[in-house]
Amino acid sequence: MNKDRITLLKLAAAVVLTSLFLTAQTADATGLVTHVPMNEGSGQTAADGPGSNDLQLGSSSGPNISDPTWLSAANSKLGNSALLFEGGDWLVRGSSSVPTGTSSRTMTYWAYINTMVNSYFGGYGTLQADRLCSLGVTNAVGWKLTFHAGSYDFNTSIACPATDEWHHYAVRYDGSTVYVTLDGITTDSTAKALNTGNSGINLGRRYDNVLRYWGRLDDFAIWDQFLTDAEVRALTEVGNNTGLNYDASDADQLFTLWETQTDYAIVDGRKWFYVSEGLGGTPGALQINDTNFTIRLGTGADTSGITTLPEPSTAALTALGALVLGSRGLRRWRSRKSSRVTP
Ligand SMILES: [Ca+2]
Ligand SMILES: [Ca+2]
Repeated sequence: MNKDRITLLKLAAAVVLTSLFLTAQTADATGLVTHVPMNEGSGQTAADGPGSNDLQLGSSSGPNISDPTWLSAANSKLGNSALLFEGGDWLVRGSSSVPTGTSSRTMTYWAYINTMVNSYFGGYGTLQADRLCSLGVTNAVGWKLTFHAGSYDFNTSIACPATDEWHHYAVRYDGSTVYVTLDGITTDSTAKALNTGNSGINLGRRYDNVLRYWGRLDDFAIWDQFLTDAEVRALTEVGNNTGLNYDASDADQLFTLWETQTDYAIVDGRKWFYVSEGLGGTPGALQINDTNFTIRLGTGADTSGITTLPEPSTAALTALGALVLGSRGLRRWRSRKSSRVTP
């Protein structure tokens, strides 16, 4: 092979590899389909950023006794505002675009319970067998978190946290098992065949307008994918760090760039490095040293099942990569993330 031909091949390989990197960095790998940050502070709508599920306050688009109350930034968890529900208030959307049927999903929010009563923070779907996806609290056997699927209660073993404190709540479904998680740490699960309906979102109550909630809600989000344990823990960690004040959209940027296998991500002007080990062995943990931001989204030995970058898996692509990077460079490129450890 002559020199010109090798140069041409190198150019072609560079184009292929560059396009792989660019594609990987722009896809939203973790599928944040709805994010309602509740930052409006006034008005009749709590808007959905990435999706079309804007939520209406109360029973109509005008002022109602059922409208939840906008809160100040100081009384909110993230951003400029949150909403207060006083036992007869709700957010609603009649029809919505949400993960239905048996599809995988993650539903999360921050809640600050004022009064412990049998109630639902809310969710979506219809009140028929297996058609609902809603989370709340119950005193069935002591105060515990409960998931309602329409005609079936999954009364978890997770004790309700104290009132008048912000806590993070997550419901995940992988197509066969429901996982409920408090503060990204305490998880309980049960096998359940869901067939979730698509008849709207209700927050502050159950779908049938009973079991209304007393407390604050903030930063509601739905992903059309099953977030990992580390990602759910990371939502809590980044939200609880007052220096960051990251909401679900900020966290989703971190997850997306992690899952597409880049070395680092720029989120809100901060450069984040990913690690698969270290940080006390805690998936989802973060560490900040001056201007160095590190987050552990790996689960240890990279057995998380996360798909790696389009690997040069075919012989042809391997050969092209080797031409550009050299075989040593190629090995280094492939192993660049799993070997990175926090200083
Ligand atoms: Ca209203
Ligand atoms: Ca907010």
